[in-house]
Amino acid sequence: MRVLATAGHVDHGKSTLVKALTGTNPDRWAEEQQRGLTIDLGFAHLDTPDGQRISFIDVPGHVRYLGNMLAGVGGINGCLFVVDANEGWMPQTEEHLRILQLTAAPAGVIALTKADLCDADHLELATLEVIDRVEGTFLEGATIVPVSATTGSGMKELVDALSKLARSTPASVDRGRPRLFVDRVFAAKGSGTVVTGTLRDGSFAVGDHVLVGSRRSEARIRGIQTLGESVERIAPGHRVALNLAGVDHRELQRGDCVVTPGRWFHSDRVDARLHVLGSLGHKVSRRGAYTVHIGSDEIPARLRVIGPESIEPGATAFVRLHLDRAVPLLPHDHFILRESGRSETVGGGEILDVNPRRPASRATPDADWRRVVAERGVVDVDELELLTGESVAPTIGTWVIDETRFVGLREAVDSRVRASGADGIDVAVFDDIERAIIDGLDEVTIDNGRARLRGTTDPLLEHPVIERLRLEGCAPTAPTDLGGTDLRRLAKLGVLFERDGEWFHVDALETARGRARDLLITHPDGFTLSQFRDALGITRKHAVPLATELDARGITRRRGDVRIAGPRL
Ligand SMILES: Nc1nc2c(ncn2[C@@H]2O[C@H](COP(=O)(O)OP(=O)(O)O)[C@@H](O)[C@H]2O)c(=O)[nH]1
Ligand SMILES: [Mg+2]
Repeated sequence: MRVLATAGHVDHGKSTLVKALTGTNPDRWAEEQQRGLTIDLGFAHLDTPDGQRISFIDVPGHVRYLGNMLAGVGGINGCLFVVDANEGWMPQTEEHLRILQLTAAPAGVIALTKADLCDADHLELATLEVIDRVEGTFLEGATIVPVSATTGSGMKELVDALSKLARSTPASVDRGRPRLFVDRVFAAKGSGTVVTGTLRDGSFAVGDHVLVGSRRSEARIRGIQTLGESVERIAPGHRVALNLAGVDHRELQRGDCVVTPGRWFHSDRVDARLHVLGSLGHKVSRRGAYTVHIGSDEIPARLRVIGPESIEPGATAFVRLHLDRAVPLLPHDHFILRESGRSETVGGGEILDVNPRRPASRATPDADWRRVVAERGVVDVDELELLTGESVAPTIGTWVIDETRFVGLREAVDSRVRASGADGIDVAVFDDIERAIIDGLDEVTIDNGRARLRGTTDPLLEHPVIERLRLEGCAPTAPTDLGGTDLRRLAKLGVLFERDGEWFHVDALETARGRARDLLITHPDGFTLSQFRDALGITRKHAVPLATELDARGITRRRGDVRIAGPRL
């Protein structure tokens, strides 16, 4: 399916053309039909002979209902641009073209309507004028079809041109983060709240939990329809009606968004690129009451120009927009800016940053995720996706880290570990990111919760008494050649241990543990101290402290006169 919006001056035959193409009168309201004037958006669809489905959003051409027109053109795949062959180019023809240009409408077909009311020469002149007017815009080179809804002339050619347009415009992409800007809300008999809109960026399925509106009310999708058919699941790029459970229709209005929880950042302050219309009769500055039109939403906003004080007509500049309420937004969303006081279209552009960090005076907005990372130093990958729509590979752990920052962090961590020497450093003093960095340092090992450089040698660790104690095993002589401070340090490093005034190498503990295990196999009810002493071939002087150490470490446990297995054996 492709969604096309009509565009063009009032009374140029847009609604009549949609009715002639689809058989549906897009003017839904009695008042519209009585006055022959489109006030609100109308919807109809066409199945082309070559099997394509085109949904039309018919917009009002009258300047008073421009807000409704804007609500209709967010998220379309293209346009059916209408010019009355007799009346020619008119103010809203121009304004609609500018708006579509600013919202980056991808393509369109131009219909020269009411061809039955003029002769061939006039038609040719009208065609030339249109070619001239659209030069340099997205409609340059678009197919121009003279038609008459009254006589039917040119209708087949128009349908062909629309099919070709539908075939050549890319389908909406599924980015896994659905967003539906609501254009209609009503209460359907028996089923409750229904909202309609053009689905973008992701799919919805029946049963999905969603957030609705600026208050982010929780609701559940009870049913989905597209063009009158019920479906279980719907892909982006479709006109959709959602039946919502859990939210009252009186709470909702046009402009509200339906999104998946956790997939959208709701922003009320954005940096953007603003192009000011060349036809505007004055500069744009922070003075003025503005409305920002995004999707079908219309949000009161304050504006601040980034850099200069004001923007000349025809110029492009960066602005910061403070929105009256938060909206789910992403970089590259397009918007139209209007001045509410004067009721004029100022311009439009592209959102660049949905969560600007720097004060406007120092902001340098662009839509690059690297800038978002650079300004923050470290960003969680999920948060980065929320802010930019980009799914970026983490630098380390679950974080994307600015390159300079990462180099700095790694150096800092590395030098702290180095400085700790053979003692190593307790990894608990590092935060999660630093710990992830340590895990990635090839030269660093972690044991017993301490990080130290691989192969670090402390002169003390080289002291010959250590090797002597190791060789003497479970019956060591006193290490009189080392002072108390050094001995305590070696104990802290886990090389030696002391019990009852006797110093052992840790290897002795391993030997003792092995013997204890063997004894428990032959003496399952426990072994005595003398059995332990004999098994190791040592005297009481060493057997007592060794057995006590085994108890202290939970390897054995005393029960009366014997020792049994402890939890850590
Ligand atoms: N003669 C003639 N009149 C037309 C044609 N298309 C539309 N009209 C008339 O033009 C008027 C405005 O049409 P409408 O579709 O409401 O214009 P919109 O404001 O652009 O939607 C109506 O009175 C239509 O009957 C056409 O092809 N030939
Ligand atoms: Mg109309």
